[in-house]
Amino acid sequence: MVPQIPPTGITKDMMSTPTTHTYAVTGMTCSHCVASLCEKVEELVGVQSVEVDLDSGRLSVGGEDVDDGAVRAAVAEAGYEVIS
Ligand SMILES: [Cu+2]
Repeated sequence: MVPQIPPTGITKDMMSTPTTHTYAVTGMTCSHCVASLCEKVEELVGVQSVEVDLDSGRLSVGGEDVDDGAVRAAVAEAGYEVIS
């Protein structure tokens, strides 16, 4: 992918702000599941932080311009399912 170069004088910080999205994920049963899911999501463009809570199945993804569809695809690729 070609990196996007912002116009002169405008930094990335001025164009976007970090946001956190939370998803409910099913299929995780142990800490290995958490680790493999984290690994997949951390690879995505713009992701700055990933938090997974095994008990509640909650996945929190923080970053800038993180693609919602890409997060869902990464979860599926890791073998789990986003239910909301
Ligand atoms: Cu597991």
